[in-house]
Amino acid sequence: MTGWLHVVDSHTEGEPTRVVVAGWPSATAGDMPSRRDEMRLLHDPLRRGLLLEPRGNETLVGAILTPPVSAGAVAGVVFCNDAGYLGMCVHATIGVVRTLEFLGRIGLGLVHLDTPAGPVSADLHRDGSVTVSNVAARCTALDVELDVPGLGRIAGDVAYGGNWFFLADAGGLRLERENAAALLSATKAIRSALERAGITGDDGAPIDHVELFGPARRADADARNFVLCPGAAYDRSPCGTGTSAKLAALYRRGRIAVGQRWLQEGIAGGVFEGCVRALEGDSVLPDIRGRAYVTAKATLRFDPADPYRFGL
Ligand code: PYC
Repeated sequence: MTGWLHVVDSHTEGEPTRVVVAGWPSATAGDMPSRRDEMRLLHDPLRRGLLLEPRGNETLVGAILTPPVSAGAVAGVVFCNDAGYLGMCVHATIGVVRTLEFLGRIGLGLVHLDTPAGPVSADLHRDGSVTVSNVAARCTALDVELDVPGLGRIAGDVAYGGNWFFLADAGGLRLERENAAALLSATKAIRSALERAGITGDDGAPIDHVELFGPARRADADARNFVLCPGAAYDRSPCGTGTSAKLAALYRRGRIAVGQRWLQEGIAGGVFEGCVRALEGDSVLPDIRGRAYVTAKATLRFDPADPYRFGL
């Protein structure tokens, strides 16, 4: 196994991304879902060493670059976090685009990327912001009722935006970072209740993201959210796949039109600008615009003598 990984760190509206730009074992699988499965099967200790303590922490999202699989794409990307692998990740895609720009590999304008959830494109604007044209998002169920210990009977929508989400009103829970412990325990209880009740996405896909929403603090934003990611951490950004899922639910409710802007505020106060750019059957095609900043360029060392080289 390789001894070094070359990474570039960034954050997108407060949510960190660690992009692996070199050193990861070469993919032998042909398409992006198979490459993700291959990483899970053969290289998972490296994911843990990349993201977990003592080298990282549970909030880090990894983006491992591979050669592209489709004509015209600049790279393939497999996303991962403290718990495993993500189908798609918008905040990390914004981080990848700024990283490729930082490395001099791309300039302003449109780039295409291959992900396990499908191809996406991203537009790097002159002001440094990035618009991700995400995979198709769909809302598969409205007002699903659920008994949640400690919360009682709640209702929420099931929607896909590159990952599966349960979206519910925050009710009496304050959407403030100082209240993160209570928000984490409520959203984890919802995730467990969904599992117990057998409520899933299409084809039995687990709903591993839970999004609570409420009124925005910023006068120009439409709503504020708190998003539990798979694993232990919550998203510091407004969560781009979650905003895509929210757009699908809003569209299904007739509360947003094609081309209308939706400003989604995250728990740390950052904002993503969302928009349904077009429709595709029952799905919406979401655009999400946000900002990322490169914070570090580093070489990670995996010393064979280090008992914690693959994470705690
Ligand atoms: O921005 O899509 C996103 C995301 C998913 C998990 C963390 N961030």
